[in-house]
Amino acid sequence: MTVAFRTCPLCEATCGLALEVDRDAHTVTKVRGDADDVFSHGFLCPKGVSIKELHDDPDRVRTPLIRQADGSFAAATWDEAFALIAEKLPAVAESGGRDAIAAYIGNPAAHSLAFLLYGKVLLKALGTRNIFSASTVDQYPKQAASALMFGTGTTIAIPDLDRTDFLLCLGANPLASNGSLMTAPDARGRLRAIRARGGRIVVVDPRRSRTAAEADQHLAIRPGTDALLLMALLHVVFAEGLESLGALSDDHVDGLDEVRSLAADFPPEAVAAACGLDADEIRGVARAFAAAPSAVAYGRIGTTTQAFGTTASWLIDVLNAVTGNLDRAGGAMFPLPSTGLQNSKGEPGRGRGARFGRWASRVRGLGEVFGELPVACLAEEIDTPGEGQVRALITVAGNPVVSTPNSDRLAAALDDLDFMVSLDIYVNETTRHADVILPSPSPLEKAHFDFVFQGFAVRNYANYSPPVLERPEGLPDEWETVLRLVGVATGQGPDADIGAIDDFVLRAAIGREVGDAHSPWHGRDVEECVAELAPRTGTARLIDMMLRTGPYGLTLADLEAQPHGIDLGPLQPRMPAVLRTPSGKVELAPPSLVADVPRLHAALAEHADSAGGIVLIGRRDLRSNNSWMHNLPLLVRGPERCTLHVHPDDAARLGLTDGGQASVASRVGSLTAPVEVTADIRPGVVSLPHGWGHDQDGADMAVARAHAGVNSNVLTDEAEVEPLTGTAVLNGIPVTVAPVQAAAPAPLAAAG
Ligand SMILES: Nc1nc2c(c(=O)[nH]1)N[C@H]1C(S)=C(S)[C@@H](COP(=O)(O)OP(=O)(O)OC[C@H]3O[C@@H](n4cnc5c(=O)[nH]c(N)nc54)[C@H](O)[C@@H]3O)O[C@H]1N2
Ligand SMILES: Nc1nc2c(c(=O)[nH]1)N[C@H]1C(S)=C(S)[C@@H](COP(=O)(O)OP(=O)(O)OC[C@H]3O[C@@H](n4cnc5c(=O)[nH]c(N)nc54)[C@H](O)[C@@H]3O)O[C@H]1N2
Ligand code: SF4
Ligand SMILES: [Mo]
Repeated sequence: MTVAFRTCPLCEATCGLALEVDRDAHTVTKVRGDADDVFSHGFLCPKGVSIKELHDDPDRVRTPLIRQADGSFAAATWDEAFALIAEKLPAVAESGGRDAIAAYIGNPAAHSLAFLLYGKVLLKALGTRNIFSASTVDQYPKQAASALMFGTGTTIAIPDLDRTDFLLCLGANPLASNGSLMTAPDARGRLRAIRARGGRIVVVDPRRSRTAAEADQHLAIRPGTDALLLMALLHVVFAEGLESLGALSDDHVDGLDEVRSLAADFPPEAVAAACGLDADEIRGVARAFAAAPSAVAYGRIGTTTQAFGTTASWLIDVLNAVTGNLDRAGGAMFPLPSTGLQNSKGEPGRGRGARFGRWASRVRGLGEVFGELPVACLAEEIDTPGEGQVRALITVAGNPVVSTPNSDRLAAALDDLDFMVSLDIYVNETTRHADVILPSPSPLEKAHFDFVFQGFAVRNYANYSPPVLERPEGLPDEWETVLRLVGVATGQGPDADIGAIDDFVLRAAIGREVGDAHSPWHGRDVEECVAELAPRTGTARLIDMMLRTGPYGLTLADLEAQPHGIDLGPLQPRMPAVLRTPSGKVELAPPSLVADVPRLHAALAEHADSAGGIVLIGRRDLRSNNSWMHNLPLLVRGPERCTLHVHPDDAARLGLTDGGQASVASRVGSLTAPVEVTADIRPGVVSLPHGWGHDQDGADMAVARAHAGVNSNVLTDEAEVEPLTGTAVLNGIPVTVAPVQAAAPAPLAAAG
């Protein structure tokens, strides 16, 4: 029995795990938090513990599966699976053009070295514009606002949680989600520490979430009105002369007068009714935020997957900037991870900035964002005939049937495809539609390095985990499967030389470094660099290169020698070098966002006359992870969690009872869910978690099926997108709610 240390890949918190390994049984016998991890210090949550059940799960796919004529799946060899892919996939492109093949990239891809390092290579090889991902049901509004303000989509200002004196948390519930775009293992402990050192936490959420319950103040806002609230907070800051750029000099900021004049139209009194908040309370928060020695505003899912997602994300950073809290300790800061970010490459302080809408979706004409089209368009691109119609789909670690709006339409569309390949570890609601499923190794059988989330962390650190267990005989590594697909997509057939493709990718990456005047490898000989990285191959070699050319000059060997990670210290001010805007300044008033402010005025006017129907929002629970961890007994035990939260006043008005059933209907669909009456939600708002609905025939997840729940995205509307990024509106869906009469109870026959 040995102990191995490995970063947990299951959420953004990146906790260090200490695993007791039984190599003979090819499993781990015990999962603990790694007390010596430089960042997580032993913290872990129930999902981390369940990594053992995930590895051992008998339903996890371990060999390729090929769909049979009767619709069932049969195990196949890798060669058989790739032979079929090489026969079918190129044929779709030949008859329908490259755009006839679509790809959907799901959330776990952001934790996978293979997909992070080689996913783009595959997408480029496919040459399709029909690229979709979970990002347009998630964080693209935040990334778009950040790109417009700071120059790149990964230049995200992260709360300096461990030093702040005031956290204004909007539409995020880190006590359940463990933090997002804020990598912070033990978010709860770090939040408690804010209050313990005399700081203050204000939570803005239509629900009294677990985070709200532990805060000093909770503003139970009406869904979708955060941008109005933020405008009002800015209004107070400007009107009361509380503004200060702090360490940012005037030279580094553009658009201050413009945001001041925009905010002038939104005094607290004007927005209070629409937000469902008290004007004095809004004033109080603005004053306290501006007066705090340091403060940070932070927003997540509740602020991004709503009608004003990009607007709210933008205004959050404007508030940080104009109160002197951008780029200062305790405020919103820019991490500098060991492998660098776009904002640590090339000329410091200036860049090309961001451009969106370079092409548009075929059917609805929604614009491209960061090279992708909004996933709310995926179903229509498949089910609408015409030139350029999508006829084949590759899903990579994604479950769009459960995760994206109007699930029923997408599920039907998938059945219509000529060919579908899924890289996935389960036969679930999405992959059951595939012709071929290609599995990945278990998380314990692959290396891990969270270079995305190290770039969004509240502290600079680096941590690399080699595989804990060897891969079973014959099972390729995830990156090998991706490169084999690249071989098919580039016309090299099912048996292309993966090593040669890998070398090609590496040389291209080195070529960019030697050509970058600001890279430590500038001007070097490519072959000499290649030799320096030998004998590594694949993902390990690419990471080694990224570390060596990164801001700390580390090597992979340095990281391998430190299984608990390397602490690179608290976040440091990075302004103005971090900027990549064409002006070399922070753009406080990006023209496309300013041009959209009239829509905010219109929403304000509309709220004033709205009759106040019921709207649906989502929520997360600590023991869930989007749609895919409900097959693990440890995570589904206990009371049912897929319930409809309803306020007691609404329950009384609508005739709903706690424990009874409600039918919920929207423009696109309807479902029946168990009711949980709770005063923790605002009247007029109901909440249902996403990621459930595991009762689909053809899926193969026995535990999940026994705890099926309902799929909330049957109700969300693919027509409702945030206009700036096309991100789906998943919060604030108009619904009708009515009681479902239980079957008449059996008569109490002679009960004694
Ligand atoms: N209504 C509503 N909808 C939402 C949200 C919401 O708040 N409300 N949240 C949205 C957000 S933030 C997100 S990120 C999306 C998530 O959307 P998706 O990424 O589409 O869905 P997941 O549930 O994360 O599914 C992940 C898939 O990856 C597979 N998988 C897991 N590990 C691996 C692996 O190592 N390799 C491979 N190949 N596959 C693997 C799983 O089996 C599963 O099929 O959902 C979005 N949908
Ligand atoms: N346990 C668990 N952890 C997870 C995940 C999971 O599924 N389960 N998913 C992971 C992923 S992919 C992501 S992206 C992150 C998300 O991380 P978070 O954003 O922290 O996730 P949520 O818990 O959904 O918190 C969103 C909150 O927004 C509130 N809300 C809804 N509408 C509005 C609104 O209009 N305005 C405001 N102000 N609030 C609103 C909801 O009530 C909810 O409490 O979590 C990650 N971590
Ligand atoms: S908080 Fe996230 S990273 Fe940490 S143990 Fe839980 S799932 Fe894993
Ligand atoms: Mo997400």
